[in-house]
Amino acid sequence: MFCPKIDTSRHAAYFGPMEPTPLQIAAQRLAQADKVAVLTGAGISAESGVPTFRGADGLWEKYRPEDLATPQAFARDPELVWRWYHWRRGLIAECFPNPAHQALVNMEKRVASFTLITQNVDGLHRLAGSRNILEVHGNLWMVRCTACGTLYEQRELDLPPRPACRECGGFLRPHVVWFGESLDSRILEAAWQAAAQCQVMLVVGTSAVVQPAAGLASVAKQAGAFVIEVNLEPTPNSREVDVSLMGKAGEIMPQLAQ
Ligand code: BJW
Repeated sequence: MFCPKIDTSRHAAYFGPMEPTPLQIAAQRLAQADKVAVLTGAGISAESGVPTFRGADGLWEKYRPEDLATPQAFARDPELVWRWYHWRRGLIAECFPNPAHQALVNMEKRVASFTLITQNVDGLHRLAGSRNILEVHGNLWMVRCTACGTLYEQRELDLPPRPACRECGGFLRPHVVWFGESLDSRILEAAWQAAAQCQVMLVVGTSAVVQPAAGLASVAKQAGAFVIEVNLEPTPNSREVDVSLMGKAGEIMPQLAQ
């Protein structure tokens, strides 16, 4: 069948002006903004090979958060919890940033005020080269002493089953935020401020069910920001946001950051 290719831009009189796509609208808003806040979740690292928490292949399908990601679980069986973190550290050590992480690095270079709020503990944003990062749930590569409180980076993979503090010999824990624990108040305050002051907020790869981080999109929206969501599927945020882009972060983000 003959199917002519029509350049509609040259036939605007017949077809009317082309409507911009949601992706184009979002990209334009981002290009015009000089205050941008981004909230990322596990979905942005999925294409790097890092497992997400929820969904069919998510960690919480195979493991119970009550057994592994609460202070009570750690008090009950610290070796079990450490074993889980040793396994995840080994897995993430093999992972590298993907085009979605890289797109945020590029975006940060051209936006005057740029804050990257991440729920991820995998450290991939830092590895990619992002600079102004707020890790609201901590970092898997940091450890904290339960006795003296010393906090330091620990990248060794062959840690003993009960790792000890290099300062006092006390028992170490991963420097992450478990359910029922408060987030670092200074980091949370900075995240809240970035959300409340930005012109555009980009929410990428989060199921938006874990508070208080999930509430940041609403903070931005209520303060008048244009909110863009990038996710494989709808989330509790989807109805409230201005543009919802469904698809893989690794494919959409480079187009948004162009
Ligand atoms: C893609 C993709 C691709 C996939 N491209 N997209 C108010 C109401 C109700 C409850 C609470 C509340 N306030 C506090 C709570 C309790 C609790 C909470 O929120 N519970 C809910 C689950 C009900 N919150 C807390 O306990 C927090 N603490 C706190 O608020 O303290 C004060 C307080 C305590 C108690 C009561 C009241 C006040 C602490 C939360 C700590 C969360 N910790 C974890 C583990 C971190 C450590 C570790 O990793 O080991 O953080 S749980 C886990 O969930 C992890 C994540 O950061 C977090 C969020 O998950 P995320 O990132 O959204 O991942 P997923 O897997 O859920 O979603 C992935 C998404 O990506 C999906 O949507 C996919 O579709 C998408 N996707 N591939 C684009 N290629």
